[in-house]
Amino acid sequence: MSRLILVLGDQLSPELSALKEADKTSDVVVMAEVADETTYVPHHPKKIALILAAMRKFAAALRADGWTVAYSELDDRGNSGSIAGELLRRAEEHGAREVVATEPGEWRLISVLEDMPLPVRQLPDTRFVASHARFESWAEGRKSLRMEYFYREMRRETGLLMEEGEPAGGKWNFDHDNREPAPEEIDFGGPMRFTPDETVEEVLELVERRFGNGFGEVRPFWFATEAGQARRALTHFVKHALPRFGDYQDAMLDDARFLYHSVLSLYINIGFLEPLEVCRAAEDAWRSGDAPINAVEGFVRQIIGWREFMRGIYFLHGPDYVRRNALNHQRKLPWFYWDETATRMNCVARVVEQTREEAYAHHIQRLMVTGNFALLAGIDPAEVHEWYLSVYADAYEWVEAPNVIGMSQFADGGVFASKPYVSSGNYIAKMSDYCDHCAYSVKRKTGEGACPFNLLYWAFMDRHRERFEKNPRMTQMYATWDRMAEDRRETILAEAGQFLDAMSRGDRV
Ligand code: FAD
Ligand code: DLZ
Ligand code: SF4
Repeated sequence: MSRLILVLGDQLSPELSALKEADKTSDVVVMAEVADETTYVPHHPKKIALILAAMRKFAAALRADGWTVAYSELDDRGNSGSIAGELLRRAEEHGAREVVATEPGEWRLISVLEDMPLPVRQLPDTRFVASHARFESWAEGRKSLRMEYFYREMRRETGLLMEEGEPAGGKWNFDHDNREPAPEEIDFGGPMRFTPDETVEEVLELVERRFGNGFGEVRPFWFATEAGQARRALTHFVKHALPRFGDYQDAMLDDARFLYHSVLSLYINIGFLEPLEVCRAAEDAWRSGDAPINAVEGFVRQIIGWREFMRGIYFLHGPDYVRRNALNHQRKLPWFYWDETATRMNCVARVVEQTREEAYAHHIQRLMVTGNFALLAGIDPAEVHEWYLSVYADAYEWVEAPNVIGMSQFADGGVFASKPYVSSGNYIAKMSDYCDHCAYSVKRKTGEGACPFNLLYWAFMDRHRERFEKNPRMTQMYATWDRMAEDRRETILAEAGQFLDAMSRGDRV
């Protein structure tokens, strides 16, 4: 009796636990392009194209390797439109009575599989360094969860950047050496680009036809759609960008969208690249003297530190985590998150434009521009969460939700962030060139043309005084606020209120 082996669109690895468990001679691999998955949020068309093209090529590679694959294309007649429906259809077709799956990266799909009318065995997803049990045992009994301590354990366990039990270079974290403002010139031409082949072209046409009317450009499409290409993109990054990754990690430039970032998250998240393989490639560059320790440590920390930590938080806190709203923010997401021409704030407009065209923004753009603005403006975190889950090619709930709900919006009340990531326009002015071309003036704190981030920053601090004034990392800012003349404080709050009212009316703010 054959079993069905489910492979989801973000599980495209021959090392997948469900495939490792399967018997090539008798089991049937089920892969399904389905309406439910392509529409549970309005995904960016580049994200849909990446997943569908990558699924088709992965299925072809499995077949070439001798597997039987039951593959449903989105337009197939008889496609039931859901993962559960396709499993049932294939079970009947093949007389299968059991499904073997690798645990999906989203509670929604985990419960779909749990509720199936035929037995589904969900195996652990072993594409991560830390299992759920490992993260839970680390978190157990800790008053606060700090990524840095978890990261050190991951360094010890993987041996990455370790020398005789000590951290390479004499310290765990070289962040102090990073965070340079934007450089004058970038000597990296961006991530490796791939010309669409016949399979990709077919998918692009399908996506244009079915999903062409929403937010996002499907063309030009240059993502890797098979593991071999993703590996070449990794080699390209390590050779040409990694050495300067650390220095300019936090910088933002209008005409250099990728700076020295790797643009590898989309490939790691769908299974093309293993996190450890990526880290070892970076470590090798350091060992052979091709990249400095601050760059390599910073990069490795993002992957075995932040990435693993975020997954741990998502699964530790359960399905309700995405509905947290500790600061009780209720405002609707402004329209300019979907149309950059609807705002005069150049930083927000440039990040939304880049997101629309590339389905990519780097960490600081996500955190300190669109995330910062949403938090300062008091946008409902559920709406912010849905936006981020939709618009980025690397967005899956296990990684997106803790970054948005926890790190960016402080909506979990500080499960792992020691303070909210808020800043006035000064930070954006220091780290980018956005302010040079803005209708607002970052130097103006009030009055005509004052940068909205400046106004909203103080309004946020004032609104949440009770919660944050005793936070040692924020007392200095409250002292600054208190030192301002009362009429100045009143002006700031009144102008912030007027700005938010105008924004909520739909004015072009
Ligand atoms: P690089 O800057 O080159 O970093 C290297 C790798 O480190 C990335 O490829 C990624 O795998 C990992 N990484 C770095 N930071 C994080 C982090 N905070 N959490 C998890 N992994 C990290 N990342 C996603 O993969 N999917 C998301 O949906 C997502 N949503 C985010 C939303 C917000 C509000 C914020 C602030 C961050 C989000 N991130 C998300 C994390 C981070 O911004 C992206 O991983 C990164 O920008 C991807 O680009 P890159 O590959 O060029 O990264
Ligand atoms: C994101 C996505 C999309 C757009 N389409 C599909 C699909 O058609 N078939 C599929 O198996 N997976 C798809 N995915 C990825 C799933 O949504 C993802 O596996 C879950 O969100 C869990 O991370
Ligand atoms: Fe953004 Fe303010 Fe700078 Fe304009 S002035 S780009 S709104 S930070």
